[in-house]
Amino acid sequence: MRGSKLVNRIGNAFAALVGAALLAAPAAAEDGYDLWLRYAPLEGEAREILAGLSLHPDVPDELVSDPTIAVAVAELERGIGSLIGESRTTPQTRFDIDFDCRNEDVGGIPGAYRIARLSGGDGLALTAPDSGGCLYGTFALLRELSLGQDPRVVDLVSAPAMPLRMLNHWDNPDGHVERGYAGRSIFDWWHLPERLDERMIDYARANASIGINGVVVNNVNARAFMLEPRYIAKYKRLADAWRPFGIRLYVSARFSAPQDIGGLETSDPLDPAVRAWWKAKADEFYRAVPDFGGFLVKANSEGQPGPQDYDRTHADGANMLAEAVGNRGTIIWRAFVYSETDETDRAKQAYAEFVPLDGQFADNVIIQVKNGPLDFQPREPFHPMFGAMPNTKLMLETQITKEYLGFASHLAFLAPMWSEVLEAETGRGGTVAEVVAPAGIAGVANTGSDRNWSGSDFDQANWYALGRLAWDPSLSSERIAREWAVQTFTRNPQAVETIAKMMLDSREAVVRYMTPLGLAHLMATGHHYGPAPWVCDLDRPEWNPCYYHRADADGIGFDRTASGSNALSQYADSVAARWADPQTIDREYLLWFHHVDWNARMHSGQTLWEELVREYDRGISEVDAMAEAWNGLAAAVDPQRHRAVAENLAIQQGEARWWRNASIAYWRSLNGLPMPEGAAPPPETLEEYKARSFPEAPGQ
Ligand code: BDP
Repeated sequence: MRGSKLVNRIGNAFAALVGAALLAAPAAAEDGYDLWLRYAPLEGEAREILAGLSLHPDVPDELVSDPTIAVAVAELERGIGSLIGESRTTPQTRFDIDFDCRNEDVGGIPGAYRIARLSGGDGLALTAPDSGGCLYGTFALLRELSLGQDPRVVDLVSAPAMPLRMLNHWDNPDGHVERGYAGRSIFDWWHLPERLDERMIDYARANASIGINGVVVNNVNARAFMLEPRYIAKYKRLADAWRPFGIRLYVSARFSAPQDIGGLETSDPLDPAVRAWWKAKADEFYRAVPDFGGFLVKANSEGQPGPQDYDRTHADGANMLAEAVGNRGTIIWRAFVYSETDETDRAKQAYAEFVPLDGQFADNVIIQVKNGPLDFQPREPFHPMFGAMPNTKLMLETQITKEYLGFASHLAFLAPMWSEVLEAETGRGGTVAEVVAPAGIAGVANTGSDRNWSGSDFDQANWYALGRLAWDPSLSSERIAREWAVQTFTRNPQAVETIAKMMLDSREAVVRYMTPLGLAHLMATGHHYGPAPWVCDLDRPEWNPCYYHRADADGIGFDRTASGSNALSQYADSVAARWADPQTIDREYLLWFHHVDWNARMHSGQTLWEELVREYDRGISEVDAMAEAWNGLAAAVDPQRHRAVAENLAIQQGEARWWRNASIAYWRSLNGLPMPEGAAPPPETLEEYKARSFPEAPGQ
């Protein structure tokens, strides 16, 4: 039994709620801390039904002392109590929830569960092969109830599609979060291990509720001292707190640690003393944290040390660490590598370095590959490594925090972007989702100390979506948006409709006003906030937006076909054939793969220039439409969050225009073309756009 067989019942649930919900008054002011686990009181018929049942978790004796089951039971009680709300008005029928958590009938996949009507009695049987499955099943049941489902007819069977469903935190020990837009780090290293912030428990609950089972607690640009014993004590405290929630802790390791903190003269992975050092280090970790997940490593990338410093390969480096952890854990080795001395297209480098190593990695090594060949852009084609290493476990790395999509203030729901990649046919052994199924998915977290965790209410949806898609990549964005909106904001069906539409349109709007038609990496230097397509003179060529857009008087776009960098040749023939011809390529990848004349005719009959300007304008209208739609929801959403979202949308409206105008001003300085008919010229000069500076932009 692979993949979830959850049936989409949201439609029915909505239908049952119509009527009652329409009259519902908005909830009192809320600050977003409860995420999608608000369990807002039901109303109408759904409430009557739930209130009429007296639910009893029925836990067999041998599971009573199981900490994970205790968490599940506590959550069930909390959730149901909150969903019913104040007073019970209806006479109650006893309704058992029978915990059967050592049952292989559901299939042996850890975390799987089945919820079905109890045979021969009033109640539900929650069946799972392990306690984790019972915990995930509990959260699934609560989700169904939150959506208004009648508990008596809940009937679900589900299993995670992949074993590792992770968050990667880019949190530094001093509390700063690299590319973080939600305040400071949630990890209080300073006070650990003595003090454990209650937030660490709420964080674990939120993760468990969406199936996340692994957390890398520190930045991939790692500090070696985070491997020292005093940190191991801190990890132990966290790991002990998270274990009942099914979460294993992982740590980013700096490859040069043997020298940095170990007093060795080298970190050469083939040096016996280095190998012994890592082995002893791993043993130290496992003594404190027996289920320690393993190490995540960024090596020979953006100045980080790695095996190539000693003329060794990525496989030499990864395998040395894999041997140190042995069958106790996993080494996750990142494929995000590129070098300033490599003259070829940056988009080709990871494939060139890793694909020849296929088959050379130890069994407990996973190569973590970003969704696209560049770097978390609003849109990229899928990474050509997916499918190209059949003898190596690959996992997908995504970025939940929106470094290149407007930070926390722009609304961009990322499920459609991730599904686009997961569903992409690699042409070599299935879709990306199928390629990564034996390993997993990681998302670079967007959490921070902000009360609402994610820097904006809508960014919580991206955390939620990452977990849901890692559990089941076949879930539609629409379904994820709807279930999130109901749990997070309101059950008012029209409001849910509006919110889901805003979410589903949002990412494409960002693509249109920032990087339309396959453009990429036009963001300002360093912080990546706002447009700066004019930057051409940074030391490293591939740090310049000019390197990516290649615009001049005649045209724009990066020729990655055979007449250019031929990055296209890294894809399977069937895929390359689709993208090789500028006439037939999917329009959204046009300028990613082709350099096109400004005056070239597009299918629309317009020139490229006209179509580009039209895309910018469309992006702006879409943001305006989102803002307007949200204004109409003032009665359906609590005032505090309504205002917070409205303020963000106003920022987004302004910044979408900034992106459009600054970009157009720059393109016109190159092509000298008049504005297409009906399109307004940028209100400021190019010099004025260039002069804007934001040294205080967060996240750097
Ligand atoms: C880039 C970020 C940088 C990260 C790097 C990475 O700008 O902060 O360190 O990716 O993934 O997107 O290693």
